[in-house]
Amino acid sequence: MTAQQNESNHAALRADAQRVLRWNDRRDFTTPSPYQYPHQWNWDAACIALGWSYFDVARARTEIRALLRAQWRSGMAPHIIYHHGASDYFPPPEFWQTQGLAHGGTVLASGLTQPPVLATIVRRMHERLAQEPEQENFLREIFPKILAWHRWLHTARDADGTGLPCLIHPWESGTDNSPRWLAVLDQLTPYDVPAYTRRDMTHVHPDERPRAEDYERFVFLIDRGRRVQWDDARIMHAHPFLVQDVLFCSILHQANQDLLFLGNAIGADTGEIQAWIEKTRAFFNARFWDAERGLYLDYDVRAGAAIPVNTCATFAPLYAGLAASTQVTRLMREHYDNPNEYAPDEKSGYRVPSTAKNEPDYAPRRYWCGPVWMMTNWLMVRGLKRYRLHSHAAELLASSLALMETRGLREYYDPRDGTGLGGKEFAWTAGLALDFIAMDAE
Ligand code: 9WN
Repeated sequence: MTAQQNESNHAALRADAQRVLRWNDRRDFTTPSPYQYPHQWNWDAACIALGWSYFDVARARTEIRALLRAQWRSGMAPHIIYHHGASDYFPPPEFWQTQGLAHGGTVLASGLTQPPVLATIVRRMHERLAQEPEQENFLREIFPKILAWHRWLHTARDADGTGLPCLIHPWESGTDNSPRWLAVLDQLTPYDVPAYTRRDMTHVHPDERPRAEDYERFVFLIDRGRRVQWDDARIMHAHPFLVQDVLFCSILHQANQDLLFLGNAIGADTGEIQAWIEKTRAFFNARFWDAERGLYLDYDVRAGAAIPVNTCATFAPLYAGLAASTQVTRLMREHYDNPNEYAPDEKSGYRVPSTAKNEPDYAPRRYWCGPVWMMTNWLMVRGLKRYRLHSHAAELLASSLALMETRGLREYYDPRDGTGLGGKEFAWTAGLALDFIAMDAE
């Protein structure tokens, strides 16, 4: 492709991404997609803010303020925020029973959190906006809130003194039905599950969504949380699902490095952040690295055992700078470049499938069981660059841009032929598209 063609494709994608963000704009927040997800989601909001920051900085800040307005007194930043009340989305706000909790918040929200990518996004914005008159005040306003969220993750969600936060629901990982969680969910026998009606298949084909048995367990786990009024200590003590996630912990570790940078930029006390960074460096590899298979595996805290499922989470430590060069060599040679797992072959042309192709639960159209997601590709491009794997980074950047340019701004894509799947006019895909374009010029 000529440089001119490349530029004109980017220009069209840029226009489309701006259109999609505007289409999802509800003034004080942005929906992930107009039909499927009509509220604000935590890690989507961060990516969406990054997108807005390329053409409307004030709107980007509005997005972040809306997200943090829902923060709980405990520090927890919820994963779904119902700024405008109920819709046809299940669960509706009242289902969570989060209103009126002493440690809760004042905005209708879920009782779960999501991967804390916000500090990283804010730093990425700050790199371009440091000279902007409002920027320092904005940083001063949000820094203590993000700090409180990270503190909550490292303390209230610490089960074993490692400071590696535990997740209490697959939704907290953002990779809801990833086979790494299905292995744990299969061990659960739901009981006393409240009556509910799924709404997530009205706009998207059932084959592209989680299975009924997984969804029942999602609801069961919500019910377990609300029965103890979302009390952190009681949840850590007895909740049936408690896992440490390679992807989540990597995102948090990178976010701590970025929060440290932002704290220094405003002269804040950053000793606590430094301590979290050191502690994660001390425990991460011992907890997650499987030396025999040469990959990172998530950990089932309740069972006290690694979860032996190979998903794209295994590459997240590159993004966070947590992998040693010998580990990176193995991850790349044995997995990323292995056509049986993540590399393209004659049947499957696109990287990075969310689950290794040779996993028994790999399903190329089903949500987090195989499809390519722009969020994980974005993390991966940044990880590859960090380890100076420049040709790999350039290839993944180009193939991600090509997918969005030719198949539209979809929720996820079939790794075999690139078909766009799930929700349409997808806002975090749009937000990230604008950053992919910027990365292409860096
Ligand atoms: C549950 C909004 C969210 C994303 C998640 C994705 C999906 C929700 C759902 O949609 O989760 O939180 O109803 O399936 O898995 O990553 O943040 O786009």
